[in-house]
Amino acid sequence: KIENKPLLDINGDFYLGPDADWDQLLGRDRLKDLLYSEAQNWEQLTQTDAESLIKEGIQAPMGNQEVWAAGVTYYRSRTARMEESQDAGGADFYDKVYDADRPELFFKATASRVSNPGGKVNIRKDSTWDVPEPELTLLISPSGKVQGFTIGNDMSSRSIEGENPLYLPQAKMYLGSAALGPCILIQNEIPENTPIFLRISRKGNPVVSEKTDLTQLKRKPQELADWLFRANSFPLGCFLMTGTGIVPDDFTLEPDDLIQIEIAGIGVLENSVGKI
Ligand code: DO4
Ligand code: MG
Repeated sequence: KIENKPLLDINGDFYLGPDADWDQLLGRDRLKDLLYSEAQNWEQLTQTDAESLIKEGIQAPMGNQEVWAAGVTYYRSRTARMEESQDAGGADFYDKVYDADRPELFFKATASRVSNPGGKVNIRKDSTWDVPEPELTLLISPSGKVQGFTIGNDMSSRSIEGENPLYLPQAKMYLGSAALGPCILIQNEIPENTPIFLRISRKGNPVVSEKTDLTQLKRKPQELADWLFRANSFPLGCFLMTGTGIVPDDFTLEPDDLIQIEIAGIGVLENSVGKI
């Protein structure tokens, strides 16, 4: 998303669309077919022109869609939460939800709380233990069908969440607590062995470098979407983060850290860290 214009890459051919209403643009079924046919009327760009537009700055690829998130969908997340909430007696909840039929789903962010690729995500001043959560994120149409995939960062305060599971909304939902982008891979399925990388650097030095892949994700993307759409409706479609499989041990973020999340086939979402 360049300002309000969609930039489409169809197998290395680039097309720049006119200013778009992103609520309407993304809230459609059969998005791939529709975009392919619309792009024929858009301005065609060379790769060099597309790359220089991207360098000038891109925005999170969304309109006013709500962002939701799933939790404890990887064994690693279950174990990390059980450890952090031991003193609060919350450990049992995480174990049970990992095995339960019903997943943990929570509201994560409105568009105004989502940071752009290249922008700042925030940690909270009243938190002492903070991590990014690198998550495959689904674009779901108003009819509940997965239309595409992007990268999400579910920024989380582990000190607030670990103190009491009822503090989850404060640990997870605040200004700059989410980032999405840099683009949406428009397809209905993603290979199960897709790798996800988290890299964090501090003052230019690497401090975290971890990897997982989608074989570790316990639930299927469309299954999570189906649960989210039970007793709910999303007239603009919505985004759903699918949970983290990486929780760095003995680590907390600091202001000015640089976070890179890479998902093969989608790209790299990069954000620096601010504090509010
Ligand atoms: O239950 C806490 C949140 C879990 C979460 O965000 C995750 O597993 O990614
Ligand atoms: Mg998460």
